[in-house]
Amino acid sequence: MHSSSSSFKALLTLASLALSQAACPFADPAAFAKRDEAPPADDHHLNQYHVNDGEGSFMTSDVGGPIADQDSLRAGRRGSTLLEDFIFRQKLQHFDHERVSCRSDDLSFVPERVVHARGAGAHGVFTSYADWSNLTAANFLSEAGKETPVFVRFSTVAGFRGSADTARDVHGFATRFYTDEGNFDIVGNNIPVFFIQDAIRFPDLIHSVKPEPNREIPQAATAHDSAWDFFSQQPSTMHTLFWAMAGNGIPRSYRHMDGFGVHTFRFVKDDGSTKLIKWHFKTKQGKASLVWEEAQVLAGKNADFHRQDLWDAIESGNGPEWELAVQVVDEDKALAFGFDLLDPTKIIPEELAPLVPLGIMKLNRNPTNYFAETEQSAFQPGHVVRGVDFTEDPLLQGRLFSYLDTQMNRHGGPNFEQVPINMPKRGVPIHNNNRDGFGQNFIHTNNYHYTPNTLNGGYPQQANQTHGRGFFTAPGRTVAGGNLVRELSPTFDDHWSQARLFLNSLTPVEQQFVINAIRFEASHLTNEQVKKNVLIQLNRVSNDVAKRVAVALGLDAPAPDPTFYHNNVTAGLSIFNETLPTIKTLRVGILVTTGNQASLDQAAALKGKLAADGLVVTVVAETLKAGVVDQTYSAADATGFDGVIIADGAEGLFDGSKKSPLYPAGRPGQIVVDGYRWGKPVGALGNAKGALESVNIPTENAAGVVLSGDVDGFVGGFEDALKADPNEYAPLTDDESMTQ
Ligand code: HDE
Repeated sequence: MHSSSSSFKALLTLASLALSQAACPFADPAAFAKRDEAPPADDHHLNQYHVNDGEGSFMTSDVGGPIADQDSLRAGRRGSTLLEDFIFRQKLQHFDHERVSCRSDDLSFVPERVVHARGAGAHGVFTSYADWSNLTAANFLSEAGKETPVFVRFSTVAGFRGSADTARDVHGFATRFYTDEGNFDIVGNNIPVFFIQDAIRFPDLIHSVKPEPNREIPQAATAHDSAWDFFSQQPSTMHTLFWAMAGNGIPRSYRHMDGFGVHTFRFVKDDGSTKLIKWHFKTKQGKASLVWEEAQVLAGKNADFHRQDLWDAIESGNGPEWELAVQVVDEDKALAFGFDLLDPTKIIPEELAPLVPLGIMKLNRNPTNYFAETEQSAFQPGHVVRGVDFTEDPLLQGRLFSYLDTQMNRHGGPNFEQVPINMPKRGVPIHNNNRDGFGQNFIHTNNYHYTPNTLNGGYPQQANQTHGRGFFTAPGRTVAGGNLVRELSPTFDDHWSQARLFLNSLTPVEQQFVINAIRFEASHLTNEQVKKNVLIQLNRVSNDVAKRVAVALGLDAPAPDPTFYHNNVTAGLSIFNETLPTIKTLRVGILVTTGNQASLDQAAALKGKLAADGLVVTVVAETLKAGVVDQTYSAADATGFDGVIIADGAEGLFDGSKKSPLYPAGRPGQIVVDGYRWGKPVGALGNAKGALESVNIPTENAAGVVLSGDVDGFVGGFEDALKADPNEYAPLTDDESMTQ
């Protein structure tokens, strides 16, 4: 981009005439020219452009003046964050506006999200199981069968908008309910805990995981020094980090993951009484993850893997479903379980508070226009309805500011709620005295836009708990008392026990995957001190983990640091120890050879039976053949399938003395080998058993390997193998399973 180019200038001039100067000041070519000029020699700012934050410097505000910016200002240690906290507001506001809202080069008005830039959305419907007025005044939960439209956006956190879907990351799970009483958003994640405990540390977390600023490397990855430097200096990250290193960081699809509200919220009844709650979305597809190597291959082969999976499932009529559930805890139990319910790095183990299923959500309609709907959707934890209230969780408190603020940046002004995807559903009235601003679409006819007024009859009138079904802050909420503080409560101090609880609750194969993931990440570290700091924190969770990571790093095994060691386990955390409740929409590849008609016939028969059970079947051969062969070996690979079958057409199981006639020899073998290594069931019909043996896949009593001489005898066994979690068959890599 050159600001001196005359055609470029002309373009900018035209554009700046067409667009609001105020909304896009950098579209002014004069401003550009000025920026490029060398500052005059007597400019007192000279030499202030390069800031190195070096030795001896203190943190300051943007206008100078030393500050501490790691703890927001609260009304008491367990109290709400205060609006007077200019340090918090300045830091978060700067962060919220990091992506520019008007780009000089393309004049785009909606920059990508500063986090969660990469995502996909879908419409659906939520149906309440019952009248839940015994728990909440929320209208969308007021009767059995009550339907509420929803829009959900799934995302990864760290990558840019064009990054690959399968990057290892926490995944966003943001749900909007278009209720009869206005929009309600649960802006959650697929991991029930978070890295930090105070929102003021969020810019630090994200700066550490995003590409390093000098060379903008690496994209959508935490395998670099700055991320692990932060993790190891901020041990509240440990619990979430272990989840992210497990299969939860690389889900098989958006459909195969749970969602969580993360923070503790409140349910409020009409009478004002409250309970503490945690939101859960339990996938009806079952949980499943990719294998790391597969995720990496996918990032190159199909960066849209998750987006496409969601789209295809909905188009096929098999839209995904989640059961919405809550854990309910009495107000006086906030500290009763040995941790603080205001601390977002903690789960409530299900043994302490069982899930109460409230209703079912089904996604059944794809967006019509990605930009208009998915990209412009503006979720906010502050979008609550009567019946739902906040808690003093300092992470939630800060989010209530950030999401509103960031929308101002993305949409150029305060009227983003008037974008169709953000409007409440048709028929929900909007009356207030908010006026004007960039992009105002409403034509207000009330000339007396203030309260109190008599000239408009006193309208719109104020609604509250007893009048007009207003939103109300639960009357029982109290201020924690004590001094205003910039510090976290000591009840937030244990960062390691629940990380260990998570690890203990996984299967040995999953534990091995966690070790492998940490080894992968830590092996990318270049700084010796950071490597050592990582081991110190891992060792507080598990000496076994620390030792095995130390081996990969070539460092000495640390002695146990046992303060937080325990052998407790809890239910519901493992991905691998459950079978999938449905295999509909899973994809099966049948490998055949065009030159062998019997092979094609066998594939057709098999395809018919598997497709009847809702599987998406692709027949692969050397050349495409309409209605018979769907994909070529040149295009196919194991990432495209949840299970791979070789069908060479012969009757009867092959005795191993003849070679499989599959052609070309290398490619099909590679697909089967990759599929097997990545924990997918593989199957062989007829002589194809020889093909499995030729690539050293075990054929005798091997988990995940299904053999049969005929189609009928094959289908049931193969479908059962698909139901078992795909990764259950993944051979252990690197070393043996956990011993401690
Ligand atoms: Fe977000 N987060 N976040 N986050 N977050 C955003 O808002 C923020 C956090 C989550 O699909 C931003 O509209 C702060 C936890 C989702 O459009 C921004 C903190 C959880 C999405 C923001 C957190 C989330 C976002 C960027 C620390 C799970 C995508 C664009 C307190 C409970 C929503 C936007 C979508 C997006 C701020 C931490 C979930 C900058 C300050 C914890 C799913 O406002």
